[in-house]
Amino acid sequence: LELAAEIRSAVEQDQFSIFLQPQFFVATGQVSGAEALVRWNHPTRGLLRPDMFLPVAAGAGLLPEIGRLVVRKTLASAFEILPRVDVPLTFAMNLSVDELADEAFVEELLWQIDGANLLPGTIEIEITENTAMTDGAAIERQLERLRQVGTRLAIDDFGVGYSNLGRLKGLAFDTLKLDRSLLQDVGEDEEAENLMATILAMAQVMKADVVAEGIETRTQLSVLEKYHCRYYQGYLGARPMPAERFATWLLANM
Ligand code: G
Ligand code: G
Ligand code: MN
Ligand code: NA
Repeated sequence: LELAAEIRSAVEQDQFSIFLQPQFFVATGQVSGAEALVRWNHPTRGLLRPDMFLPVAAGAGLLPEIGRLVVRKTLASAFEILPRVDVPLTFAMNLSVDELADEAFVEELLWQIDGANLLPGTIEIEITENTAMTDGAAIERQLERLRQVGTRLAIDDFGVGYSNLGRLKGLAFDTLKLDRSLLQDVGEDEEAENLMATILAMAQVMKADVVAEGIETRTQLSVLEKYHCRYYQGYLGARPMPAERFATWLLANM
């Protein structure tokens, strides 16, 4: 079977699920939220990560179909978990240009978020730096509508795309997610540390929160502490886990 056709039937057969990867406050180690990452429970090939199918899904125009499942499952997780904890948490999901450009998709997303009656700031939409640079008044308008229903906007993979700082300054975003590659050598290499410090200073000027991504070592974490980076995500804190496991993990780790 051709992969695109297989993806189409996998959507119908509900073979996609989400994993949640926790995010933490650097200063306290408390959990601040989680990012939803899509997985394909393939009947013969096992659990597939997004790079194995999202590019083909994109080419076949299937991203909004998969996105609908991700949105539904992420909101369902938030809805299940939030009443069981007494702290606010942010649930982040990744959206592509294709999804934001799809009027019906955005309408449904707005309707679902609005209907879920969550506290403002509970849902965060991550778009990549390159998506953010897509010159489209329509996409900006959709992002604005999402913000009006209390959704936060994050710029993902920051520092590895093609940013126009002037345009970025004009975008109403809440969070910059610093790409893992920028942080890999922090604590070992002075230049990497200085670059990170400079980006944090820039984020502060832009009044944006920062999530440091791909943090794997105590050394990296201590440098984040030193420069007052607010949040981190990475294997040091926790790996992505099946959404069904997140509530149990959370209750044991708060
Ligand atoms: O850990 P992982 O392999 O899940 O993530 C790989 C990449 O796939 C992430 O960088 C993320 O940007 C992307 N990704 C994960 N889930 C989704 C999703 O639901 N929609 C979109 N558009 N991208 C996703
Ligand atoms: O949306 P984004 O491109 O940021 O997706 C995050 C990706 O990074 C996912 O594929 C996730 O599994 C992966 N990831 C998360 N934490 C770590 C980490 O500490 N180390 C590495 N190597 N990958 C990570
Ligand atoms: Mn992301
Ligand atoms: Na990222």
